[in-house]
This record gives sequence, structure tokens and C-alpha cells, in this order.
Amino acid sequence: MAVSALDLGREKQLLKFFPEPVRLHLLYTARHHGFKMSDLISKFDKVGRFVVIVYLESGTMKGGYLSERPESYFQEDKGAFVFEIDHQKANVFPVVKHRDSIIFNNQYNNENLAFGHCLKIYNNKDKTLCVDVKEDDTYTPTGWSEELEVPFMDVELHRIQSVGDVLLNPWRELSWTEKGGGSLRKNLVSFKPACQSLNRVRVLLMGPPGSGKSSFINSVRSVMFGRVLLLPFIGTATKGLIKKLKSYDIRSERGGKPTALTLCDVLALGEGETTGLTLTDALTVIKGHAPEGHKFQSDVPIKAETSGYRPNPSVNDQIHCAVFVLNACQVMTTSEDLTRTLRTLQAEISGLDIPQVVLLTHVAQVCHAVQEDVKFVYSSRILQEKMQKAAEVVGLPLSYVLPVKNYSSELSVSCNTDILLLSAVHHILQAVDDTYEEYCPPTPADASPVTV
Ligand SMILES: Nc1nc2c(ncn2[C@@H]2O[C@H](COP(=O)(O)OP(=O)(O)OP(=O)(O)O)[C@@H](O)[C@H]2O)c(=O)[nH]1
Ligand SMILES: [Mg+2]
Repeated sequence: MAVSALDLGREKQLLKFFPEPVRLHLLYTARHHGFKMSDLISKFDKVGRFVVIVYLESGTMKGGYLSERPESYFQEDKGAFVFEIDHQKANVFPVVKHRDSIIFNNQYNNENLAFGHCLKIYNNKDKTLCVDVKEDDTYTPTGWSEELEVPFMDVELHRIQSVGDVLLNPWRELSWTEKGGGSLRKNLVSFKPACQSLNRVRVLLMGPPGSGKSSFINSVRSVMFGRVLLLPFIGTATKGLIKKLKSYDIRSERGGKPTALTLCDVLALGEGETTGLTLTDALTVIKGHAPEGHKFQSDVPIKAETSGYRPNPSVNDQIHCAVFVLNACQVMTTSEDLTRTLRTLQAEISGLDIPQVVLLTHVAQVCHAVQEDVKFVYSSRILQEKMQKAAEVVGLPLSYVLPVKNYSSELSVSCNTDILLLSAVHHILQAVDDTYEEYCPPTPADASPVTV
């Protein structure tokens, strides 16, 4: 495991350079990951603020701060600074000439990262990591005398994380253990709806294009199969990939018995009644009139004449839980049109006495702590805000919002991602039981005498 060489005293000095309380998150150490520029560059996160530290053999620490991931050859960074810390002093030198604050090159064999000309990290002729220091007018005068290939012991890259990002105590409890995951899985496998007239629970996923409806289905199936499935119905199309009503039974394992859960995929919601899944069609699907495989057309609503139309759907043809799927990365900027569509749907579905929840996807994309480990979902302040917004957009209470991380780029399943997905499924099934237990008429089976 990579461990930082930073001792507490020098870490405190370094953290004082930041006006707000921050903490460091180690991404790279040369000693652990390799003395090559490509190793260092590959460890930058996609977003964030970063600090590079060089531990010189003299005992001094020199380094630089970037308020953004380096991307371009000359990167303007008004917040950049270089610094030096040793046992007597800690000095910070803010950038003066913003335009040249960061010089970056990640071309193969020519990789380098430099803070003006004050501190340059690059590969030497032997393709090993190497550091030059000197004084340069890009930053406030450092008084550093020029030293090429200065002897050093280690180079580290850290991400700067605001302390306020992670709450000390999670605001919802979840057992992040294999045992906890195992019992959630068992619950799903053995689940039988409390209402005996229900054979199975049909859950409809509705949301804008690309929100992760199909990925959720794929992810739940992946959890049950124990490996990430690669299926063709997941896309990156902005206009919506899935056009049909398609129901997926969730099996307990590959080739195993179906659980009582069926997840239904539909055309993405549009903004208003003219594109995407219309309000009329959504309600027709929910009431169970729409046939499996129905191909949606925004301008041709489903009606009695539609091929396969069910005029008298049974309780088992209906949808038993409506799930609004929203992307955590986009929820803050939900358009007025989409908000109106979601709220109208929510109000209409409430009128049908059908439980509703919000599934918030892409949770690892909005918070570093969650990206590191999804077990931080309920400790992440950023995510809490996104969940509050998701609740507001749809018009449901926060307790109805379920965060998930769908499998997207991973090739194998992971315990905590599974737990979060299974927990969402658990809440959906719970919501169905809570609702249907209330008003489901007793079936003949209820009245039959108990046989021992
Ligand atoms: N990182 C990440 N990516 C996700 C997540 N959910 C979905 N994606 C990605 O987002 C893209 C769209 O996902 P889909 O599942 O196809 O979205 P959809 O809602 O079914 O979209 P349409 O069928 O087009 O309406 C895909 O590239 C997925 O891999 C998630 O939780 N995290
Ligand atoms: Mg889809």
C-alpha cells in the first residue's frame, strides 16, 4: 500500500497554505508507483485540486499546487503556488504570471510537469523521474538557486479535499459488510409480495435519456450473476436508446429461478408531450394496458386500437412501483420542462395509489469520497445536496431518494456497489409491500384453513 512520507508537523504546515480546512488524499508516490512521469500523470483524478511534493535529500520539501488537473501545455492557474517546508520554515510563493503558471506535457517519452520554471518534474535520459529547481519570475521570488537533477528521495501527488465534503457520521445506516450484502441478496431471492394477489412486482424505470435506466437493470442482474454483464441495450445516445417496453425478470443467478422482481425499461422521458415517453403513454403502461414490446411513438399514443392493447389488465399486468431515474451529475441543472414533466407524472401516479421512488445514479461521479468507496454515499455532503435536489425536482420527500452507482466501466462486481444496488431494490420492494398490504383484497388463500 502506498504511504505518504509526510509527517504530521509538515502536513500541518502544508495545510496552512489553504484558507479553508482541507485534507490530503494520497494518489501517487514514486517509491510505490514508479519513478516515471507516466506513472505520476496517470494518477491524477479527472477533477480536483492537487499538490505535488518533492522530498529533497537535504530534508527540505518543495512542491507546487494546482487548482485544476493539468491538461494543456501552458495552463493558466490563478490559484497555483509553489512552496518549501523544512523544520525551520514554511514558505508559500503564489503565482504572479498566471499564463505560464503550469506547463504540462503528457506526450509519450516527453512527459513533464512544471510550475513556471521554478519546479520542473520530468524524465531524464534514462527515463527516470527527475527534478529541477530554480528561481523564476512566474511565481513570487523564491530565492531558490538553480539546481538541475536535484537529489530527491520521493515525489508524491495528493488530491486536496475539503474537510466539509465528508460528514463524520452517515445520515443513513447501511451494513457495508459481505454479510450485510448477503442478507440483502437473500431477501431479494426469497421475496414474496405481502399482497397475495401479486405474483410478482413490476417496477417501471422512467427518466431522461442517458440517466441510467437500462444500466440499473443491467447492474441488478450483474449483482445476481456475480459478474458485470455486457449487454447491447446501454448506450450514450442523447436522444434515448430504448424505444420499446421491455420487461426483465431478475433471476437469482445465471440460469436460476426468477425472483419476484421484474424491472421494466421504456423510452426516455421527453421534455413536454411532444418528445420521448408522453404522460399519456406512461400512465397507460402503469395501468397495464400496454403490451410487452410496444414500440413507443410520441405522436401516436397507445389506445384501444393499438396492437396487443389490454383493455382489462389484471393486477399482475400493472406496474407496482414507479421509479424516477435521475443522473446525480445533471440533477442540479434539471430544466424547467423536465421538472414540470416529472412533477405532473408524480402527481398523476400518486392519484393511482402506486408507490414511487427516485433512483439517483452516477453517484461516484459527483464526489471523490464516493468515487473512492461507495460506502461514503451517506457521508457525502455533496451527495446529500444532490439527493435533496432530486427529491425537490420530482416532488417527493428525501426519504424516497435512493442513490446507486451502476456498473458502467467496471468488468467485475464489487461488494459495496452490490450492497448499494441491493439496498435500492430492497427499498423498492418495501415500498410495494407497504402500499399493497394496505388495500389488497384478501385472496381465497387467506381464508383457507391452516393445515398442519
Ligand atoms: N459512471 C456511471 N455511469 C453510468 C451510471 N449509470 C449509467 N451510466 C452510463 O451512462 C450512460 C447511459 O446509461 P443508460 O443506462 O444507457 O441510460 P438510459 O437511461 O437507459 O438511457 P436511454 O435508454 O437512452 O434513455 C452509459 O454510458 C452508462 O454506462 C452510473 O451510475 N455511473
Ligand atoms: Mg436505456
